[in-house]
Amino acid sequence: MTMDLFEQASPEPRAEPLCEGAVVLRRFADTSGAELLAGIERVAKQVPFRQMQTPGGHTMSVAMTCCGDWGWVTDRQGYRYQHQDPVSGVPWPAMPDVFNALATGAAETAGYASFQPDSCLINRYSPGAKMGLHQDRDEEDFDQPIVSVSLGVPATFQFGGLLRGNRPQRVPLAHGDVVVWGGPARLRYHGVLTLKTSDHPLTGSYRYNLTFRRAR
Ligand code: MD3
Ligand code: FE
Repeated sequence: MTMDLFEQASPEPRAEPLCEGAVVLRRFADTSGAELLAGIERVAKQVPFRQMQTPGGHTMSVAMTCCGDWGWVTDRQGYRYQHQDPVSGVPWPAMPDVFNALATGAAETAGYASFQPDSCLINRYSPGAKMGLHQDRDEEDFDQPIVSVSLGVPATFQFGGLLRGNRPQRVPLAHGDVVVWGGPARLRYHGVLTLKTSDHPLTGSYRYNLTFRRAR
């Protein structure tokens, strides 16, 4: 009886297949959450979060920064990976060791033993921010998976099909949840619904998402 209560209060990480190629590792990053947030703070001190412009001229509601060899950027010229922060011209900060360890560990758990990310995009959602349905296809090798880590306030993730018109399923993602997307799931459309106002003990009203990729 007492054990049941304990397990509910502090569940073990568990793997939840979403579809062929995609798996949610619930709470996989729970114990490293505070360290990951310290890493975000360190990166953002060097390269502050900013809301970038889409090629169409809209300002994204999600604020972003990057670390690792390659950072993902967008402006009127288009989407691309760059060695340097376009604002300051300096190279992106190195990936904190705890980021790399978490990403490779999650990929390995999902069956991708040789994943070595060279890029980490850090997304920061404040209440009202969202990310419309899109594909991640600015990377060179779609055989490489993507690892995503959710931190802070919960969000509803939209997971669609290979066509923009396919009705997406909704997947709740909470603090510490890690998702690995590969194989036939790699090019599926996805997005994040408008973030609701709520409060998390470690992040306040923010949700952070780390997206680890092999860009080149
Ligand atoms: C499904 N970020 O930065 S990560 C992005 O929560 C992005 O901030 C979202 O989509 C976020 O591009 C979702 C989850 C994700 C990342 C890549 C995928 C889901 C994916 C690639 C294929 C299918
Ligand atoms: Fe994406």
